[in-house]
Amino acid sequence: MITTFLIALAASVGPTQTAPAAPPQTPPAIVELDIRSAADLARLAAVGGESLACEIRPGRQQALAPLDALPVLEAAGLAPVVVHPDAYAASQATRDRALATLARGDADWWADYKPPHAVLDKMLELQARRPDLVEIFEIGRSWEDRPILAMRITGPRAEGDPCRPAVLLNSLIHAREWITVMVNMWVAESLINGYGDDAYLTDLVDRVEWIFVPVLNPDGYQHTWDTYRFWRKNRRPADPVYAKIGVDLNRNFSFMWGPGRGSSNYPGSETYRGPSAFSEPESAAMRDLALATPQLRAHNDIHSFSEMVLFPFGWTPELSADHATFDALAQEMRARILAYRGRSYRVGPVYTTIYPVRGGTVDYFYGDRGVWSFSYELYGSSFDPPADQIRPNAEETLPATLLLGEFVADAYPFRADLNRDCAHTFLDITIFLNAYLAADPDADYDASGGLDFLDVARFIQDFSAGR
Ligand code: 0X9
Ligand code: ZN
Repeated sequence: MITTFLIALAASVGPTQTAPAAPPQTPPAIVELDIRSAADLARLAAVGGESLACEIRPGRQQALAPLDALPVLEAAGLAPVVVHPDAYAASQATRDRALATLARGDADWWADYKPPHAVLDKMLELQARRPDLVEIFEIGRSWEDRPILAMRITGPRAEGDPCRPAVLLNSLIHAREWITVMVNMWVAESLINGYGDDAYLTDLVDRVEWIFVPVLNPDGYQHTWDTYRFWRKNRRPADPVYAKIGVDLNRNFSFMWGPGRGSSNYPGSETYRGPSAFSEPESAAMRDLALATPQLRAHNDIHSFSEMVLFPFGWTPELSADHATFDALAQEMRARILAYRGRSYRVGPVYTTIYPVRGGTVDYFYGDRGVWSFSYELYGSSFDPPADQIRPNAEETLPATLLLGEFVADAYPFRADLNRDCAHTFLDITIFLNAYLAADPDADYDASGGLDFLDVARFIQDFSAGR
């Protein structure tokens, strides 16, 4: 009787319900070991371990591994040394300290990491300070029904103004990369603080629509604060066959999604791509935001850690048709970071600079949406970096991130968007051709004083480039 009841109860816990995830029986340990080859990585994976390094580069690195697997790793010559016997407990001090800082109400918000509710409070504070500049809106809901919030920052608009090109900055697609939230919010706060005070920043806010998604993976973020600091994926309920939780959202975007190097079809993998492209509400929310924002021209997906400015492609080593422009922009970003305090970021396509990534944000935004899409790997040496690395990271990347605003403001004046609906559609062509055929002076696109073929050519050029 009792057994039947338990079975019925278990069956009633459907896939959208969320039981609190119990940590495994024995928590993994944090160990340091030698990874000399892909075979070593496979040995680590075979005992249920996982590297904590960002790059696949031979050398000594931190990893998660069950304590009882250490003899196996030792015998394989990986020379494991225990850094902390319990990865769950290892970061408790980080969380206790951050929560204590918050409870004390210390004046400097940037002195420590912030739990989810404090990030929301900060967004609300910015909006309360400048309701004329800030708008908060929901772009979707996570598996556990948490709102995924976006924040738009742009100056007041006059009637009939041309459309403003948009820059989208998202962070925390990977739950454990806490520092990315801080760095992203720093950009938002800098724009707000500078508006009306600093001519450069005021101009950027008036000419560009800035969209922030500070916590793209809210369930994962909450999980890292409540339970397990090193969680990476979202919290898709456990796979029915393998009983594994979560999808790597940075493998779930549609462009070239599927088998091949750079993602996994195994639900237990840290790079599990999910059952289908955009199967996850969090990545689907980003897609919907992109589709609802035809004026989107640049994007940055902020990760940690490795000190890199990355751009397409992640799915192939081939260079994109726009490689020269991507590289020039990334080199300028690198130069600005370097100029701040001498930190040297590496620059290049995802595939060849970090590793193959299939179904990632950068490939989707560029390949599918035609957006200048980048991805930072911030500076640091772990997924649990000390809080005094927040400010240097935020300060040194700010000028590089603002470059995206400068670039789109100049390159995309939206002149060919004749009906001012922020999209380049056949309606704009109709308006232009009607004016041209009616010999309306409005069709003097190049302002030469008369209508000729060059007006048509220039219009078509701007139109096709989304300018
Ligand atoms: O593997 C990843 O998704 C990123 N590295 S991380 O250690 N932060 O997990 C690299 C992704 C870069 N590519 C895109 N953002 N598309
Ligand atoms: Zn990441």
